Amino acid sequence: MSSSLSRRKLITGGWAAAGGAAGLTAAARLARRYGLIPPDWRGIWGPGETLTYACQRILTSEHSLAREFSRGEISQVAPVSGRPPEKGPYRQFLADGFAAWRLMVDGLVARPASFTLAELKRYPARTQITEQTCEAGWSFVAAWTGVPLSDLMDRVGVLPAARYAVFLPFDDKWDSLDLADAWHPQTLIAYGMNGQDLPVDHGAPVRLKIPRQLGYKNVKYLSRILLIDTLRPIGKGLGSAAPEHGYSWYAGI
Ligand SMILES: Nc1nc2c(c(=O)[nH]1)N[C@H]1C(S)=C(S)[C@@H](COP(=O)(O)O)O[C@H]1N2
Ligand SMILES: [Mo]
Repeated sequence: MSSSLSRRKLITGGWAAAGGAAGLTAAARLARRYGLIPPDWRGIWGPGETLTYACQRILTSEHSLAREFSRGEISQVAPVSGRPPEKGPYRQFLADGFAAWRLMVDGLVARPASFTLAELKRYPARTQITEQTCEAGWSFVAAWTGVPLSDLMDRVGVLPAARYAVFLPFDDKWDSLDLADAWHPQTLIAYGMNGQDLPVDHGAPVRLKIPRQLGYKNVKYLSRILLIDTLRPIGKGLGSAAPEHGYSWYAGI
């Protein structure tokens, strides 16, 4: 089936959903068939989550870019959300300047690898000045420097069966992206902020920067990136920690 035909069918499904529960069921069936179901689709809000995610995926091009700002627009103050991890090995890594820290990238990849901070800094870097928006209502603009996640995925060779990238930090605020967002050119593994090393409060040694989604998707204090085909066995199976507290897995802006 051509993709324009399937898109039309899905949009028809979306309109039908406005008509009531029967329409929602029909839309959900079509969305599942075309890979447009987010992992947190269950429950009362499930049909709403599915429609939001499916409409984003159908109506916006997969690699449309988030707005980038000029140097003069960088915010004077960058608020912080979340504290540096207190348990586990994080404190030790921090104490020795992350010399012993490694970013593990494994799962459905041809060549699992772990990267030192120095290695990440040697790879071609990208700097982008983008806005980070927290669900709590504040936002700020900062310059983020790092390795595009797509470069790391090329280095490890993502296998065709992979459908999601899971981001595991040293605290419990894990999250995941579908591969369209993982391959997006503005999705960075960032180690620099406003020309300095990433400050501890903002997620040192590296964090995810995904400017097309809300702040909470931008996982700080990264330890491991896992490529997988289903999110069901991880945590409560909802794709990230956020849906366990009532937030959407997909937080596109
Ligand atoms: N590991 C981890 N990542 C995290 C958080 C956290 O508490 N732990 N907070 C999230 C939230 S809610 C937001 S808004 C942003 C805040 O990033 P900032 O502190 O650099 O502003 O990081 C996100 N990433
Ligand atoms: Mo947030």
